[in-house]
Amino acid sequence: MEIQVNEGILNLNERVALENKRLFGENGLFVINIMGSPGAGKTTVLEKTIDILVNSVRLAVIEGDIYTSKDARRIEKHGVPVKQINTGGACHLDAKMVSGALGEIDLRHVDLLIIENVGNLVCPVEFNLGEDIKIAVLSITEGDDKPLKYPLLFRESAAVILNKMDLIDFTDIDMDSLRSDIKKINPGVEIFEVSARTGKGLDEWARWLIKKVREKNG
Ligand SMILES: Nc1nc2c(ncn2[C@@H]2O[C@H](COP(=O)(O)OP(=O)(O)OP(=O)(O)O)[C@@H](O)[C@H]2O)c(=O)[nH]1
Ligand SMILES: [Mg+2]
Repeated sequence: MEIQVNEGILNLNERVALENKRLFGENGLFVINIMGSPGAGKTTVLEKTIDILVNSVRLAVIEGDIYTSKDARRIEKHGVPVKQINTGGACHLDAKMVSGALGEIDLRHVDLLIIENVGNLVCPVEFNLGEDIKIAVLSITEGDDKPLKYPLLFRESAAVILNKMDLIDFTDIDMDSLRSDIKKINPGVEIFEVSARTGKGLDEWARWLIKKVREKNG
């Protein structure tokens, strides 16, 4: 019985996600959905990415959090339009929440919409938002076993950002094993090793992202 209820929710979500996707297509928007554990560095990566892209791509951001507007306030300082969604308890964004936020963003003047999902390695990935691609952010301090333990996000993502590389000497992480586990789950995935703190590795990630935006928008 419970399974039927969950399927109903997911089917309803898929319908709204398709509607979002249509709207994104009509407005020539490329949309990414960034996911990862609490504290993996999603907002920090985003802040640094915005600083790199702001002069070449028209950006907007949707921030998803259970409570507070803390992340939206951080993004605001980088001079791009941002809308905060509070899920009020839910561990993920859904397509309807995003649809509600879209009314408050002038989509005609945006090339790249970045959605930061609620910090969680599991729930958000089950809910399509109508995005073009999903991106996983994993801090190397979380341990090299995480892709095999939580494979769905890594399977569904077009790119995995391995963040906090500046802390590598303080961890026991095996980078070769981490990379090969991710590739086992998703052979075509791009992997970027970055430090959002120092900025190292972020240019390469930003170049890849711009290419994706241009591929969609011409
Ligand atoms: N050393 C180091 N710290 C980082 C790096 N990236 C982020 N941090 C720190 O990690 C903490 C969490 O970063 P956030 O960007 O807020 O993480 P988040 O994934 O957005 O967190 P939630 O939105 O709560 O899920 C902050 O104290 C950041 O300063 C990094 O590359 N290196
Ligand atoms: Mg955040």
